This record gives sequence, structure tokens and C-alpha cells, in this order.
Amino acid sequence: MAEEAVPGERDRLQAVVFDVDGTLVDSERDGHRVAFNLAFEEAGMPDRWEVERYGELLAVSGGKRRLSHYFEQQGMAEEEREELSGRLHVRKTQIFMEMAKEGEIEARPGAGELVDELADAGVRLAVATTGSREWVDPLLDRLFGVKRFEAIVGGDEVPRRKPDPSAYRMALERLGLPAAAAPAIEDSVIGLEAAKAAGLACAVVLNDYTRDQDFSAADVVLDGFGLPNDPVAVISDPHGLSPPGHLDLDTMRALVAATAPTG
Ligand code: XBP
Ligand code: MG
Repeated sequence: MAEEAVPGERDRLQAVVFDVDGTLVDSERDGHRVAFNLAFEEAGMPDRWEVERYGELLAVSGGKRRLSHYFEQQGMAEEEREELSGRLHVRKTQIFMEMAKEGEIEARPGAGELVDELADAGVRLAVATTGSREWVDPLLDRLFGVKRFEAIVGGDEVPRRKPDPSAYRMALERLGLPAAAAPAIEDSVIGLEAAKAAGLACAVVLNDYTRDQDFSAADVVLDGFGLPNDPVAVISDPHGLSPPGHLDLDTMRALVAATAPTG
């Protein structure tokens, strides 16, 4: 017997899975980058990552992997670079946690408003990030209240980091939801690839580091979250969702409906 479609169920928004770095928070240029540089300085190293160079290094996800890739470019032998990257990353994480605690890392404009709107409507919240839980949880707590996120998957909990889909798959598993019910919100092409590979629909909120990347696979692209009184440009809208200059509950609902599996 053919499976009966449950009207409204197939296209119902049940959760949203957020990326953290660059999406919920503006953390890379004035956050992680600064923390990496302070770790270099403390270790007596001359290396400093300038704004543009750091943008290139963001192609490698995960802070420790990013360090190792950088030292590999400098021709450092594997054993030495693994040891040094590990050591520097421990210190960088402490420095970044301190910065987060001091309130130096802020939510992106409109992020908190969307989180509130979703939560008020009973939409469940989750996080799939490449960052480390050591700083992710306290930062989310300070900015949004960590308990509001039912599932948080950090980079150190998955076998492979984004663009691998592991983090998104694990978030869905913890939510107990199919991909069709829980779209992602990302800022980068690495994150978009990860979400898509796990079967999630994906909205993209651009930032300065990611605006020139190829988002042709995204389901909707906005120039930030936007706010009702401070709208942003809609960069691409292949499903005709018509966001009202900001990413809101209705747009996320329409996104799920437009990308619902058929048959
Ligand atoms: C974020 C990352 C992270 C941060 C640094 O990517 O790649 O590595 O840059 O954090 P995404 P850690 O937004 O796609 O999750 O040093 O804790 O790795
Ligand atoms: Mg990101």
C-alpha cells in the first residue's frame, strides 16, 4: 500500500541548525585571528596573520588544522608542526575564551532576533560548528542562553570537520529529526557544502570574509540576517521565498516547504 502523505507534516519546520563562526557571531577577523596572533606572540614567534591572509587560511576549517596547514606551507616537518599546532591551539583557545568572556565577541545583528522568533514559535534550535566546545558553549550562553540549543555539535566531536557532513548528521541524530525538517543557516561555502551533503536545506547569511564565495548551491542568500528596521539585500532566492529584507520564521518555513522531498 502506498504511504499516505500527512498533510502539512512533510513541509513543517521543526528545527533550525545554526553554524556559529561567521553566522551567529562575528568571530573570525577580530576574534579567532587576534587570538591566534596573541598565541604566536606569547610563544615568541614572529608570525602574524593579517586580515587578508587569514581570509585565505579560512579555507582550512578547524583552528588546529589551520595552524598545521600554515606551518606546512612554511615547509615545517610533520611531527614538528603537529606538536606546535597542538600547543598553540590550546593557548589560542584559552585566549579566545577569555575574549568571549570579556564580551569582545558579539552576536551578528539580527541573529538574536531570529533565535528568539524561532524559539517563541516552538522551533527547536541546534548548532553544528567546526569550533571547539570549550569556547562555543560559554559564548552561546552569554549571547543567547546555551540551554536554548537542544543539540550542540562541536568540531572536536566529529570524525571529520566541515565540509564533511558529520557535524550536521550528528546534530540531526541528536534532534531525532530528518534533514527535511531542519534547515541550516551558514555563512561560508565550506559550511554550505557540509549542510547540503547531510541533506539539509541551507540559508546563507554573507559576511565580509565569505561574500565572494560561490553560493550557487544555496537555497537563499542574504547579505546578513537583517532586521525589520535595518533590512539587508537578498542576493539570491532560487525558490522564490521573498524574504522581507531579513531572515525570519516565515522565510525558514517557506524554505522547508519549497525543499520538501516529493513522492
Ligand atoms: C569555523 C572554524 C573554526 C574557527 C576557529 O568554521 O573553522 O576553526 O575558525 O575555531 P565554521 P577553533 O564556521 O564553518 O564552523 O580554533 O576552535 O577551531
Ligand atoms: Mg561559519
